[in-house]
Amino acid sequence: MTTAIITGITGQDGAYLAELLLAKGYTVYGTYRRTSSVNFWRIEELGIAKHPSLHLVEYDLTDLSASIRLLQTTGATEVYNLAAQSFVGVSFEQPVTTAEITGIGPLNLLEAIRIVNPAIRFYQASTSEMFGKVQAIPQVEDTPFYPRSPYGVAKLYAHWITVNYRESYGIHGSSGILFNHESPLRGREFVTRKITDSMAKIKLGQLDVLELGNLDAKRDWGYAKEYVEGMWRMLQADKPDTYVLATNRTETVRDFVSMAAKAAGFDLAFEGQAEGEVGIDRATGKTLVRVNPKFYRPAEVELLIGNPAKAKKELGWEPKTTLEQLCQMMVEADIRRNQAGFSF
Ligand code: NDP
Ligand code: GDR
Repeated sequence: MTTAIITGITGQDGAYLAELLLAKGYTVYGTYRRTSSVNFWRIEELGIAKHPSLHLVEYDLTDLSASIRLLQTTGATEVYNLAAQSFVGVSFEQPVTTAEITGIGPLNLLEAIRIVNPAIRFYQASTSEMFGKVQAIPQVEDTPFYPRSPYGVAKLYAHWITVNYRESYGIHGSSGILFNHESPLRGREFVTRKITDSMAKIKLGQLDVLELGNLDAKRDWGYAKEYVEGMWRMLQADKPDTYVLATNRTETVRDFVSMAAKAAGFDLAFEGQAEGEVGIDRATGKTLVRVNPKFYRPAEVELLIGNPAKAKKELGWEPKTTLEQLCQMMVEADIRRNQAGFSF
């Protein structure tokens, strides 16, 4: 029976990955931070919070000694590092914290592996945000990087230090350059879930208007549950490597709003430009969406689209769920939750 550590089990990907590994018969140590309130709603929603093979351990990625002890006490042979300050917007407000957690944090784990057991396999959650101001379309593993946020810069350090430990010490460290992936378990601060949750609330009469920032940004959005399978496949491969996981389709934030509105039973028409742009329901003439510059970022990533051909060829991984299916699933989950008066 394999034992794995998942850092960041309270997040979207951590919850899905734990579900996957438990189904495969793993013993899983999932790390969470001590906070004033518990944050286990995702693993509860997946029904795995009380699974006998799941152990929850307190841990902070910025602590080297805690990283060493985590490896020593669990005896894990696979480490999936999903923990991060992962919100791009916040990284402009808290650049130093973001660098410490998202950039240096993974180095603590790599050092711990080097000290405790260099045979431990390591997965680093890298990101399409490293491409930033994109240098090629679509983006692939060797497209030059040009990060556009403190988050992207921190992740780029973590990516290269993973590659460096692979090359310097022979550590089985793989870096998954994952494009945006969403689900009903996505945090509400990220744009897709903000949109589906707000459309559900508008539908139920619990909210008037959804306010958003840049509607022109284009993203390659996939389904998180499928992406965690790709992480696992990377660690089962004979050799460590870098892989892009993406759908090879890109849509604007505006398109996603229209899709979510449709799934909630509205028919949106966009009017006006830039800060004056609004989304109006054709049936009632009511304004449902408005631009608020408060959500603009100091530097924006305008266009992301990834080609996952290498992952398909070498890992047999490919995305299956369409964006329309994903959006529908998220809106339905948010209507259900808001109806029940429960929405995280
Ligand atoms: P979430 O923001 O949902 O989860 C992040 C997790 O990291 C949470 O469990 C959080 O804990 C934990 N965490 C934050 N700071 C620390 C710390 N100092 N020590 C230990 N744990 C910490 O992210 P996702 O699940 O969406 O993403 C998983 C990983 O993949 C992240 O590294 C993200 O940057 C990366 N990524 C995500 C993509 C996506 O589209 N979702 C795409 C590409 C990369 P807490 O609950 O206490 O805050
Ligand atoms: P992103 O995701 O920055 O791509 O990072 P997010 O959903 O936050 O933004 C996507 C795009 O939507 C635009 N946008 C808004 N974003 C938010 N959050 N709120 C708004 O109101 C809003 N209006 C417009 C943004 O400007 C942006 O262009 C996510 C995270 O999961 C990272 O951790 C991960 O690495 C990348 O995806 C890949």
